[in-house]
Amino acid sequence: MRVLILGGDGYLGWSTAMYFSRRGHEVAVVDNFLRRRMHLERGTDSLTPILSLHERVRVWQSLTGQNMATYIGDLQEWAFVERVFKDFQPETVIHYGEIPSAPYSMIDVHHAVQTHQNNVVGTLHVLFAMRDYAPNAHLVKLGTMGEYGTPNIDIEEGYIEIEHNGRKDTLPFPKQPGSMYHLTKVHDSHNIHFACRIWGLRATDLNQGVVYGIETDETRLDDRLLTRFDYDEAFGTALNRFCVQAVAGIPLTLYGKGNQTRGYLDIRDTLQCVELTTLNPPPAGKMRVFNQFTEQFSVTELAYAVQKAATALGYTVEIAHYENPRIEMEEHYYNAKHTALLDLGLKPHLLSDTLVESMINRVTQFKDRIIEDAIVPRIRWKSGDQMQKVQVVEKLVPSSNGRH
Ligand code: NAD
Ligand code: USQ
Repeated sequence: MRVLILGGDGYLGWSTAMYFSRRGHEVAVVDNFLRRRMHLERGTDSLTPILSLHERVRVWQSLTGQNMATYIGDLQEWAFVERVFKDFQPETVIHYGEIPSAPYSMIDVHHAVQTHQNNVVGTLHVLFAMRDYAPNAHLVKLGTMGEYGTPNIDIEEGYIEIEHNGRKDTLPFPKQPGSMYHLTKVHDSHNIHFACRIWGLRATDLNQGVVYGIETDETRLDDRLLTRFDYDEAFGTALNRFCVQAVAGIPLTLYGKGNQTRGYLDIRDTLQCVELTTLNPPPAGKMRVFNQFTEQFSVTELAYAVQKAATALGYTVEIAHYENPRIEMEEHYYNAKHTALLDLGLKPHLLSDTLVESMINRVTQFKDRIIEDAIVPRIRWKSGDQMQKVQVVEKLVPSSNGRH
């Protein structure tokens, strides 16, 4: 299959490119290195040292004999997108090529507008290019569980059956996203739904939870193939950050009450899910939605899990309650359906099996690269004063068994 991977220099995109290439698919990757430039802007970096895309492709080709084409350019440039689609003629388009950070999108008006333009315009260009040059291709689009927010009812997989004034219909599930970034994903979902209804395209919107893990079967071949791993306040997710903080001896940055609950999955399960989705496309005219995660945890549960695992390795780990820089529900109902990918054959990895080997041990390997100043949160959802550090409210010192 000819598989076009948009955002192929990123955390998930690079891992996916190797995964599909190793399975004999013809892979091309698109990227404009925006993620690397955003780190330059903020003075932060991936914990794992990553080679340039071209160097990684050369290493991949020398180790496996598989070719991988690269297209360097911006999805916001129509002429570029048009050229890629005409030239490569993809059968599947896996779209990771967006700004993925909620905090980055909340820094100020400029970062909010940048995130909206980049994500929404890029995806619109992809949809028009599919309409004009690859109408039978399958779009596998990375959305997010955060599109739904935290409603006080069960979350369905994309659609909900509603009875209203005696009439019934199945409609897109209501969306209440919690950041400017998450909002862009909602806008994308509407645009994709429109393109399927009106132009007869086929698409799967993968509403993914938070991904963790550094290792995949492909990165294990050679450290020069490593993918990025971020832990700074803008691009690091809570679990990545907790692992780095535990190793660096910095109290874990738990925001607010800590009962914010989300869906999580191992990076190897992202690869499985995207492959299962790709091999089982929907019919023309349909936008399918899968909720892509395997386990759900509160941030407090994550902090305790990291504390326990790191304590067993000899680290002393404190947990600090920070005043919450975000506006979000800190206690809420959360029950999201996620059976569609399991029905297609997904075999989940569990956090308890991954945390030490694929995360804390790897973080330890690269601990000299930790930039401590990048960890303390400064970006706030509301205040105009971004420079004042968010304060610690309470520190919890661990007992010998790692519980409090
Ligand atoms: P990432 O930033 O590592 O990868 C995205 C890549 O896309 C980067 O290499 C970036 O340079 C590129 N890119 C962005 N805008 C572009 C443009 N206009 N033109 C060309 N290239 C562009 O992010 P990631 O963590 O790999 O996430 C990939 C996708 O999955 C994102 O859409 C994200 O929203 C979604 N997602 C990620 C997670 C997670 O936990 N990592 C969870 C749910 C959803
Ligand atoms: N949090 C902390 N401490 C931290 C960082 C975050 O307690 O140091 C809390 C946040 O307040 C939030 C929860 O942890 O309640 C999750 O935050 P996160 O930064 O781990 O993840 P999030 O901002 O939701 O974004 C990540 C990815 C994004 C993806 C999303 C999936 O960066 O690309 O879309 O997860 S989901 O959460 O399902 O929307």
